[in-house]
Amino acid sequence: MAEGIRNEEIRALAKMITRVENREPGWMEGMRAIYPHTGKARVLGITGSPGAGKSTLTDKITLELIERGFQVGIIAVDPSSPFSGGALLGDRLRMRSVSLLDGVFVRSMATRGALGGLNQAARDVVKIMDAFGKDFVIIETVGVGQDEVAVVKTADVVLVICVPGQGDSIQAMKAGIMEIGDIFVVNKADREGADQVAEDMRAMLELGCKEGSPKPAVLRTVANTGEGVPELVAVLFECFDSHANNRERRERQVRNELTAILEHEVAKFLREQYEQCGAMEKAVQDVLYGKRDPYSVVQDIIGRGGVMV
Ligand SMILES: Nc1nc2c(ncn2[C@@H]2O[C@H](COP(=O)(O)OP(=O)(O)OP(=O)(O)O)[C@@H](O)[C@H]2O)c(=O)[nH]1
Ligand SMILES: [Mg+2]
Repeated sequence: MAEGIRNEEIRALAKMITRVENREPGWMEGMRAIYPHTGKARVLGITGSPGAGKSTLTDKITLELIERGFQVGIIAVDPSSPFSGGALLGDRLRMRSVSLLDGVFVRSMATRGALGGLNQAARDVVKIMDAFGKDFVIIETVGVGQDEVAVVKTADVVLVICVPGQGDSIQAMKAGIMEIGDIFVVNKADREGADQVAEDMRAMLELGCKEGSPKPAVLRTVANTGEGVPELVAVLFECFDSHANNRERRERQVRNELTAILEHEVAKFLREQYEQCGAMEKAVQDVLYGKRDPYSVVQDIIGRGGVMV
């Protein structure tokens, strides 16, 4: 399958993503095999409130990149219903015009059910697309929950979309989102109040910025007509370059990813060992009947380094 990825076979791409998402046997070996072919793609995170124009803008940015001769992968993170566990917007997300273009690959991902955690799953999918030869990978997600914010943070550059006429839209945007933005876009600039929103954002970013650090750009777009998109893409390129040259930033990203994989995989390994030898069931009963406390159980597991027998 990794071979297929390197030969740019679309079917291998779709299959490998599914296998890795589902953590099927051999997924880690697959990731290891493609890893040497990764590191070239530029990863853009796009977030904003529901209906802000994320998908429309993603499509327009994609068109602009395709025109410049780049290949693009899109990961549409789809908020899942807490009740059905399935994707709420899946059908709508799949119906996008750019998905039919040569050089574009679109993949939806639900916020629930990612076995390795949502942000690690997104990182893995990014790498598979990267190894396949995508020059850009865009992760699009509604900036509402912690999970969504965490996933967009894994990108190299984060774009935050606001719109006029949503009451106090800046107020409505979670402070957490403002903090992670590298570039801010006031979309639906054809509507009244766009200038005011842009002004408010600049003022707010001014306050939030550390002395001496560069202020994030605030741009205006009309996503459905494409107005402002070429300017936005130019700013994006500058931002990618400056981040790529920022060693500290890249070190932080590697550290975060390594920590995430380690915490997840080691915890899973230890839990499985503990369950397999029946110790978990015994511990549950012991805690239930007040013979032990959960902290000493966990300390015991750590102390034994996962060797339960
Ligand atoms: N007037 C105007 N409408 C826009 C603009 N950009 C997007 N829209 C419209 O706004 C609606 C929502 O756009 P989407 O791109 O689906 O927004 P989204 O943020 O992806 O929405 P969710 O995925 O549901 O959160 C669509 O009907 C778009 O046509 C714009 O710049 N101006
Ligand atoms: Mg959308």
